[in-house]
Amino acid sequence: MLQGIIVKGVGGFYEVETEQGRLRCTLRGRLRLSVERVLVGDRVEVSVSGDGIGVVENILPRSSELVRPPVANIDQVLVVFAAQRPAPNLTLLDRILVQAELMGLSSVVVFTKSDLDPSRAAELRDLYAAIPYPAFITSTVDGLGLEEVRAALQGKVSVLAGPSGVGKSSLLNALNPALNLETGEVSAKIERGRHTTRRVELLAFDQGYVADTPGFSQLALEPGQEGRLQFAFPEFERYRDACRFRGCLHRKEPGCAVLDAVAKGEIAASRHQHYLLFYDEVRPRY
Ligand SMILES: Nc1nc2c(ncn2[C@@H]2O[C@H](COP(=O)(O)OP(=O)(O)OP(=O)(O)O)[C@@H](O)[C@H]2O)c(=O)[nH]1
Ligand SMILES: [Mg+2]
Ligand SMILES: [Zn+2]
Repeated sequence: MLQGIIVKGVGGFYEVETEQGRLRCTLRGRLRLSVERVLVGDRVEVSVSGDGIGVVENILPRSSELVRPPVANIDQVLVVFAAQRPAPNLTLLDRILVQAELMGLSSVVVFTKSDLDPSRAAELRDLYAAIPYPAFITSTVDGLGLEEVRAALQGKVSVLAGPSGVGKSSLLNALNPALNLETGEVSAKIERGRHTTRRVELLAFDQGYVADTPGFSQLALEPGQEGRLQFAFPEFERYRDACRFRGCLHRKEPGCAVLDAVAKGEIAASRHQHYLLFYDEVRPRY
């Protein structure tokens, strides 16, 4: 039996990278029936029959499993938004960061298309760098920030996450022209991408892997995590112990040090607003 990693799924087949090269595989029937979905990034055991087509026999335990984009066994999420065209949706950006934090994954934030609005790009970068997240601004037009992103990807398994049209595939092409990924114009009227990338694909990249993914604009956080949610906001960390009440949820409690920090501008108001919004989504409904 060969070991490998699923790099792509296409119409019932899976492409598996093994030490003997890339194999086209089907799934053993029992896997097809199981509720557990097969994900790009899955480490698998494959048997090979005479016709050169492999069969995925087993999926090895996952170290991580992201819902959106759907990918397994990644080290970090590269959260990609454009400075402009399309205008960044910071609620969605924070949703992605929170999802990653709740799964114990680290994140890097990238604002693309800085050539279209350099000051907005810098402002957004500063907002996320202060949290702190590694945060970069890039442009494929003038090459800005590419080496910083390359260094952040080095030796890791990363997944790109962000809306359609922000330039995820363009960024990877700029870093490695041999990838030759398809890119698409953003519609001028509604400023939305055209969903050019259709499926998750894991690409060998320098010493690591990076998954290009289709853009998305919806992400629901899983309910029942209201107690953990505040820990998904790293900037709350240094204030938490100063709250008057133990178990303070930093919503409207008196003597809350987090609310104080928001009032003083030490924590970004947008981040705290999104905390409140997400809290209402993940709290249990009775
Ligand atoms: N001005 C400018 N345009 C860019 C930049 N990066 C990408 N674009 C353009 O943005 C459009 C969308 O780029 P894509 O790379 O296809 O975007 P994507 O995020 O992969 O989109 P999906 O695959 O649909 O999720 C293309 O027309 C690119 O040429 C940039 O840094 N500056
Ligand atoms: Mg793309
Ligand atoms: Zn508090």
